[in-house]
Amino acid sequence: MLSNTDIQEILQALDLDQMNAGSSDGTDWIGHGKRLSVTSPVNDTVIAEVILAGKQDYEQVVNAAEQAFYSWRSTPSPKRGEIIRQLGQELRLSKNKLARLITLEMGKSIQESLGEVQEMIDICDFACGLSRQLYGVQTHSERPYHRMFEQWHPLGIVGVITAFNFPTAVWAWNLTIALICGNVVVWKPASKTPLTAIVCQNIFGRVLKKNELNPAISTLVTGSGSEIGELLNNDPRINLVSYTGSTETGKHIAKTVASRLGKTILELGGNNGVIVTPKANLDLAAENIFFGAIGTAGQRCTTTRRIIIEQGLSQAMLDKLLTYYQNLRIGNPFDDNNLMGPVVSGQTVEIMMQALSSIEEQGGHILYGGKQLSGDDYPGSCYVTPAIVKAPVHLPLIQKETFVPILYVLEYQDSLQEAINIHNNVPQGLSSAIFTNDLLEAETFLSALGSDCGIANVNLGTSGAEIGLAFGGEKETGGGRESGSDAWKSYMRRQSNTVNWSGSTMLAQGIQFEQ
Ligand code: UN1
Repeated sequence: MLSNTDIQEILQALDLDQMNAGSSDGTDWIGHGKRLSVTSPVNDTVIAEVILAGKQDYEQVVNAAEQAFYSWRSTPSPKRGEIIRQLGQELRLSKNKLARLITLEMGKSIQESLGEVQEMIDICDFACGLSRQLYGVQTHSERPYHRMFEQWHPLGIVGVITAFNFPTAVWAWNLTIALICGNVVVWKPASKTPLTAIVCQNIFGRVLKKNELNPAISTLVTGSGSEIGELLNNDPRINLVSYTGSTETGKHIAKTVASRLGKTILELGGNNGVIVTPKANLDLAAENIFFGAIGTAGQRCTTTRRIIIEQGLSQAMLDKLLTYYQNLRIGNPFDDNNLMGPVVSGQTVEIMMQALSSIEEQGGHILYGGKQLSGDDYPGSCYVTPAIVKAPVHLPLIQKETFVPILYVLEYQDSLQEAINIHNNVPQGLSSAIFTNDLLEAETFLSALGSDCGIANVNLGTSGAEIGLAFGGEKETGGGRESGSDAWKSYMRRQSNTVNWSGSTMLAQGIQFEQ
């Protein structure tokens, strides 16, 4: 179990106090707003308090960030990459401690928290290498003795708004790429997870201090979306807002930032489906669906929420999944034996129960789970059994991303095209997968006729993406891309350059303009 002494140890190992100022301009910790009690979903206890930012704190942070940008933008990119390399080293040293805090604050299994910190380390390595590869194209001018090329310059201040479910990795994706591109970052973490944010700010702060850099390159402002989020969204000094969270809030942010013609990167809701065809290895499919549906207690953007399976296979798949679900060890997420911890809050438990009752009203059939757990094995009130629901294809709730562990099993009759149509018939478009050993089916799924998602996998699940590729999705997922590949381009402004080294005037398109 998790004693108060354990909690104190986790907090003290990372220099957290009982009461913590939640914002930092890089130099000072500040907070003039309300007090927030941080409750652990592991055992429902208040683990610490955080003082949120007031408007003056926000101003102090953004003013400092603006000043820091002026020096950081002219630091050579490989030197910026070196700072990120050092951040990666610090994270390696703090990996266990930080993972324990993530688990304490939001409840994911310790294995998954370790994975999250590893994801931060991986993106540091990636960004460090990328800092020497911010390539622009060059092409040939139609005019003699002219040179044409494109360059990439930093945008300025990047506002990063993150969600509770990946409280540190999503910050790291944004921070590392934004920084090597020459931007500075103002981070607004989720109100559920301010403690991990304070620790990350401290860890990176130490790196900046050691290198005698302006510490306001990376700043933190903790507060609600309606107060601090709104300040960021409306502030013309924030050149890019990168938001991870719900589609509803994402739509609001998109409108607000667009009204001042600012830029956004949006990584919003997913409703991720897996197609299983008669050519699939069913064991492989079941194993991957299990992790995809259960990981982070069904609270990843990439969580597997729908299986679209050929009707003849459905019972065999359900039998396999039921065996996995029945043997699933749920409980204290610090215990390595448990694969699933609590969901993040009592409110989430309620959302799940409400969703399950409307599913039944709408004609779905709960095959397994969907119960709140209590008793000695469960140190708090946020433990649930994940649910498997057999549902008609047109069940209205399937169109929504309910951010809880409910897996829908949908059947298709015969053709792959029918399965793809069912798969694509939701408003969201983040991640998707097909299980098949048939090359033609796999290629169809990956083609323009196939999955309409930002991520499409063959013979592996919808969640657990590596950092090397761009991460994000289409439709109501928002269209933004973060992390690897050339996602860095969204954090920079493109400049087209032409240099005339002929010594005389030559107009393009052959225009004559002589007196
Ligand atoms: C998220 O849930 O917002 O692919 C991010 C994954 C992780 C990242 C998830 N690498 O599941």
